[in-house]
Amino acid sequence: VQEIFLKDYKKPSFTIESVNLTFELFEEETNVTNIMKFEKLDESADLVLDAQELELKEVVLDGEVLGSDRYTHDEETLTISNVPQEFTLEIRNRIYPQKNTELEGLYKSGDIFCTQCEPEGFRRITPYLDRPDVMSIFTTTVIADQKKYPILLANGNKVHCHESFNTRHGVTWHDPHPKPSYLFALVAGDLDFITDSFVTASGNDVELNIYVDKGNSDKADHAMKSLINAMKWDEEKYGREYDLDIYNIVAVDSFNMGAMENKGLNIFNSAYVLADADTATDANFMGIESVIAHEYFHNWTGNRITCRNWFQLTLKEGLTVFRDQCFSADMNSSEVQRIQDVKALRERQFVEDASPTAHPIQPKSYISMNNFYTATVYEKGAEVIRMLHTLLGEENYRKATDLYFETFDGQAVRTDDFLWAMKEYGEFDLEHFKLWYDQSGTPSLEVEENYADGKYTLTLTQNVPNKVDGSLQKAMYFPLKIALMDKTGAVAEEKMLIISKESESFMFEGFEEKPVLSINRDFSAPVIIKHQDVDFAFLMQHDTNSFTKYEAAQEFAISILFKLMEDIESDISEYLEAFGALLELDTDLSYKALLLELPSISTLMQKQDVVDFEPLYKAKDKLSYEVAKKYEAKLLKLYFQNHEPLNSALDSKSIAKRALKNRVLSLLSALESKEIAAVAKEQYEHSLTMTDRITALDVLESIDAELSEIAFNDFYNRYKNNTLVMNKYFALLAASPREGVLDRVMALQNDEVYDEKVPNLVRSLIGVFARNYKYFHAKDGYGYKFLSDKIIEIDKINPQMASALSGAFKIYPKMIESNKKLMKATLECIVSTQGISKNTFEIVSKILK
Ligand code: B3K
Ligand code: ZN
Repeated sequence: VQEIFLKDYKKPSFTIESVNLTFELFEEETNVTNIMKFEKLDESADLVLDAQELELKEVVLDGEVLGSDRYTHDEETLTISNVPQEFTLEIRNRIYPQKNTELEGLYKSGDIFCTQCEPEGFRRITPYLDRPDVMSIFTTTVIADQKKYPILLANGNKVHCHESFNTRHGVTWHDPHPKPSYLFALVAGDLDFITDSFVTASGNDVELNIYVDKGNSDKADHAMKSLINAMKWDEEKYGREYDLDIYNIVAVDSFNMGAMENKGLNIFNSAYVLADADTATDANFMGIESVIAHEYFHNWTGNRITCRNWFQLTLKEGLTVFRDQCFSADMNSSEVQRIQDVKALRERQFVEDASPTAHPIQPKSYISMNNFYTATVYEKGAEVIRMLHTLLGEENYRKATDLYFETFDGQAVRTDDFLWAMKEYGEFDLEHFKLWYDQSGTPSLEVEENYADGKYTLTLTQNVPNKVDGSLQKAMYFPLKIALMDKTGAVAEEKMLIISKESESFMFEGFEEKPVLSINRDFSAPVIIKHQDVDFAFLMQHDTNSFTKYEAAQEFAISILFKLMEDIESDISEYLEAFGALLELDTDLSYKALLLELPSISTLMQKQDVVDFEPLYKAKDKLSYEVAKKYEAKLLKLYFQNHEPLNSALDSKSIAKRALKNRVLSLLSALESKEIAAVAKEQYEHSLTMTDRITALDVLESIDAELSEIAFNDFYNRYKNNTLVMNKYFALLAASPREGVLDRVMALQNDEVYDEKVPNLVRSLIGVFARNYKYFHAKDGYGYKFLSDKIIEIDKINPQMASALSGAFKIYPKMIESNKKLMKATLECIVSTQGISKNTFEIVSKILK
């Protein structure tokens, strides 16, 4: 296996002025004709085209058919030496999309032909300089059977419909914007669609289409609405307009990730397009809004300005995630959005940053680029952009992004170029700040407070963990928002500190008594705060920052849970009282639903030096039970106050009521009582929304095996023809807290709905099981054995899927010895498997190191 290094980057030796592609799609094979106009930049260079597993038919250089002695062709490349300064190359090759189970390049999802080219899928379609710094103008003709594939799409604007010949027809598309090959897309199928339009700020009328499987067009309205909102938002917030006459989105069922921002032709996992109240949860609706926006925002941050090489991935991904987070915050509750973003960051990215696969947001090397579409590059990358936004302030940030767009439009650039634009309008230590791009691991900040004679001193000590290879890392530079409050909760002083040293003190004067500190407000920096002796109950009541208030509630519960782990009979009355106060709080209901959530097992696990799940579950069960017992009556009252089974509206108030009501029901489930089971049963049977049904199923599964079985059977029969909903069915069962999960998961693989070739289903059943810590980490090792067997099996079908599943083993070095031993054996079995993909090899071998 070959490792690719950032330091080895070299500019391309050729440019491609234009590329003209013709696809003849058949039931067995697809013929590709690829005509490229080249210019040589480096006199002495051979032309080395990327070509992966391609059947070459003919190579024609400036009209002359080349004999096979004029080029060399292997599994990875097509090389032609002695090419002129300028020339036209015409290549004919054949591919087999129907056999493509990796879902990279051109493949079939059900009856639909579609593509996925980022990062290196285009080389599986036709020979090319498949790298993001080669930008060219694409014209694409798609020819296929008219009856089976009435819809033929590619990037850009439709320029020509060819007269049909026999039973076949063709369409030509032209994209006037130069783009790298990873943004190429093609779709052919028999699809339904909905259409709408958007008039840009400068008056261009854009046609918007969303294509879906036959019969699904009534489920695309929310996606369309989200797209229109995103287009408007980008004009208002960033001054960015859309730049083609048409914007197409296609939903397919088999897709390795969420969606892809191909120029003018986004291809989506159908889970991020299709929704109605009966089949999608409120969270699904939010997810659609955010992914639709994310892909749309890429049109400027990613497509118009793209990455020079794949090490720069966070240039487009971190920035675009930050943009979609801000968009969702504007469309919904900004306080809830921020908490959810941080929760997601901690559950996925903090865990990654503390694992053997930790890497900087700008990695220095990779074996398989596909392994670097990570929470670090995306979500931590977004936090880094957010810090820049905080350092510059809204107005200067906008000036800086304007400058970025003006300066680099149409180019493939680096994170350094973005930072240059930020620095033009910001006063901060750029060189020091850049460490965020080069260092891995989550910094922690130890807090020490001193108060004497009206003076308050805050001493902050930063600790950045060592790199994976053991080498030391430096203190970082970041903005830290704090407030000092008096005993009534009134803010005496609110400040943005700049943290830049390993240890530093800040002094504040003029207090009559020791102020109360609220630190890392809005989560202004992605760091871990270590602060002893905090009056959490006070902050839960009085903190004026919605984020730190939430944080106090979580931290208080965490401290109590650790106390319970030491002694299960510990006194928890103070916490219970504070929780009671939260119940009375008069605040936004969706925010309240978050405040009432007890810390997740993953949150607790991250605080253990050596991970053992059993005591975590025990402590959490105990606390959950005590909370539910003490407040049963109040919780039930809150439940019924907010329970509106016949309301399936999607306005924020209705969503908030459902969120709170369902949180309360989940809390009550700790009682495992007949009464709560009856409430859940009633909710399952009579609510109109998927949100309610899912929570009810979850609750029944955890407290009443019999009722659960009845409800799950009903659910199955009702939705077995809807794969998107069946994903939920598999996921709920794989996440079950009830004994015997592994056996049931194994049996479910034989269900007629389950299909190992469909990534969504694999993620729902196998992926979710691997996050069911209780059973995945079972002491008998069967959880590990099951997953590693699956990884080896799926690796042959879809290496990206297999390497994603391998991520569940990241926790290996932190596990208690007995589990570690079991894990080691299974991991070694994976790496030593003959023919294991480089994707899976890279992840597993890093974990084992
Ligand atoms: N850019 C794509 C991700 C491609 C992943 C390739 N394995 C989707 C996105 O981030 O918007
Ligand atoms: Zn993206």
